[in-house]
Amino acid sequence: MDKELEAFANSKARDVAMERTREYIKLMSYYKCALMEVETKLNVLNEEFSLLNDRNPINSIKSRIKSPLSIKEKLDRRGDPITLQSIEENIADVAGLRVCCSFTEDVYMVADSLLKQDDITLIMKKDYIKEPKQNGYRSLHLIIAVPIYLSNEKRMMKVEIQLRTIAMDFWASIEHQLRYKKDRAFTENMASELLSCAKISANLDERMSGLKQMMEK
Ligand code: 0O2
Repeated sequence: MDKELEAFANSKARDVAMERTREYIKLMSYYKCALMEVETKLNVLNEEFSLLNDRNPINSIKSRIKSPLSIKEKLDRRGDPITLQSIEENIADVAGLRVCCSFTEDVYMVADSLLKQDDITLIMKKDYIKEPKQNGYRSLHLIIAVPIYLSNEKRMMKVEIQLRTIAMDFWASIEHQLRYKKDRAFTENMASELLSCAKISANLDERMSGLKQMMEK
């Protein structure tokens, strides 16, 4: 290939790459908007509940957009194409919110109140509180679609919401740290110790709920 043709081909490839990057950034900003929408809804529920009941059901809300590397790894793992359309169709947790509540009842109350809103569509619900995972993991997972209103269009975006109590979050954070420690093997003993801690944490949630009920009487 002569030099001029090669330079032209390179600049074309650069233009295509730049355009894809721009489109990727645009899609991620739509996910960010969806996170803002849902986070506002949750804050409104928290505010109203706190006015009516003198306490906050939501302790903290964390949000994150999945990193480009994690998105690529997930698509690769499932054999899905690496395209923007495929990200939207195949990955439900590009936008993720983690909501920590004080009591288990708050988790369900917040989830139900959110799902009652007429612009929220429930896509999937996994209740790992009623049915904990084998390792002891507990949380309520919702995949929802929420509209975002842009200047010329309305777009439905998927958001994953993980709702849990502070005790569930404490367990999940430590378990995640231990499981992904690269310099040490995750042994059977550690797994069974973690399962035992998960049971203690479930028991703690029950006792805290009991205390709340006593106070309410
Ligand atoms: P990150 O970095 O937290 O996002 P999928 O999400 O579709 O690949 P699956 O099994 O259908 O897989 O999803 P599921 O069960 O709803 O769980 C997805 C997320 O829940 C995980 O995201 C974790 O955040 C959390 N989770 C699930 N199981 C466990 C567990 O045993 N321990 C802890 N600590 N967290 C868990 P990612 O993508 O793994 O990571």
